Amino acid sequence: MPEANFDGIVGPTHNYAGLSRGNVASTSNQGAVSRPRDAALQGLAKAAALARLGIAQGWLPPQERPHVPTLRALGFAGSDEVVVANAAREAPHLLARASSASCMWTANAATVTPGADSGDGRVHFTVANLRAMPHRAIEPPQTARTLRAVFADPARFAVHDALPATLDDGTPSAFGDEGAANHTRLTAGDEPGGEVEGVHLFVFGAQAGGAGRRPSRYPARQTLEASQAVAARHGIDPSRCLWAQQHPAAIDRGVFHNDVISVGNGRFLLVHEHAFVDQARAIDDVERALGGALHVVTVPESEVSVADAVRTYLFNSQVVTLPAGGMALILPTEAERHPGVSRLVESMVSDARCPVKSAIYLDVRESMRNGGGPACLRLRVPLTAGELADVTPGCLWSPDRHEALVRWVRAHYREELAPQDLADPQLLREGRDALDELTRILGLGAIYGFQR
Ligand code: SUG
Repeated sequence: MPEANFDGIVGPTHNYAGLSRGNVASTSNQGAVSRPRDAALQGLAKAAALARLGIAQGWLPPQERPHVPTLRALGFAGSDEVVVANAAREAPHLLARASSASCMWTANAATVTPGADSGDGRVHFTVANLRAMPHRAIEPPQTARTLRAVFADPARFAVHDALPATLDDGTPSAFGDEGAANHTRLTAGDEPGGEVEGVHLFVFGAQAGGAGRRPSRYPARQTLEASQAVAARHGIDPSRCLWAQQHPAAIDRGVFHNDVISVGNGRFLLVHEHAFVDQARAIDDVERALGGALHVVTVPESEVSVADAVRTYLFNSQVVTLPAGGMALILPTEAERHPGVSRLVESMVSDARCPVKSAIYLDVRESMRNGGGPACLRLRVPLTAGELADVTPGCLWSPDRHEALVRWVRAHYREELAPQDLADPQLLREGRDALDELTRILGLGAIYGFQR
């Protein structure tokens, strides 16, 4: 009963533009020189490590960046090269927005409901509108095209467009949606796959209507209304949906998505004590929904502060169920280097009652420096064996394709990218050549605007 993880392949323009207010790593590394080749290789190595543990693993390709249609919509005209050059001269911050490789964090691509929980037995995806951050709000149309190419069979998969970000008159809608990063599916056993029924913990940052509490410093990206709409669209039985509000104080301390402060898998939940507004009720709800099977580890502020959770991304680890049984925690090396965090992990995995039996630390430093840990880099898709067999095969992990992707990265990616390099028209050509070849490696056909 596989739960597949689809990792975002880091795009050739990976850079540090400081675009995400409220994401401490993003803003504090603004202007730093990035290493796109290392970033992509670190991502491929993570996917390979998971695949070699026997986890069903896939890839989602990056989007075209810089995204010339975005710049044209903002008024820049001329050939594609002239558009980029003019944007670089007149509005470098707009070029940076159109150049971000942020689609690598596929936990924000969509919210996924497996057939066991959806109304019609198909696997449902709602593309996230990502409207809180302008550089991410341009992702949804391509995300929908990509998901429809990877999960192509409409008899098995339903890919819904993003919820409307605005109303017809341009005012913001009630729907701020950041995808799976604010959704945790739990099951009564260790199995998180697509054949078992789950319960759905939807975590929101605020209510769009203004009711209830909200952060004062940083934006609450996910609205309750968006999560409700996703649950309704996917036909999830309301009695299997649980709702919790993220603590506004946590958002104000840099917890811009719920997956920065809690993570769950099967009957296991790891959560910081300051994650939710009404923490006791939220945990109680999950406990009741799982019929007492839940194993919850609540991390107190005295052991790991919210600030350290944000710095180390302890909670942004992946929890995976291994084919031989038991779970593993896949953490970033930043967590290993923090004595308090590594001690906590150590004592957790040595507790015989805990379903997590081992911890594996991986280097995803380039992504971490933009606020993306192991869990951000992947979209969980619980599938049945039959559904897995129906995924576009080139997007599923194999040793040969992994090697082909490593060669592809080495051939096409720059070692370094400084902020001023985004103005280089050659970067646009390099990116298109790279993505053109990538669609052949992954067997995806023409999914990008520049290919059509
Ligand atoms: O949306 N960072 C991303 C990180 C997303 C992490 N995802 C999850 N937690 N699931 C974001 O804030 C920074 C880009 C820049 O500043 O150049 C960025 O978009």
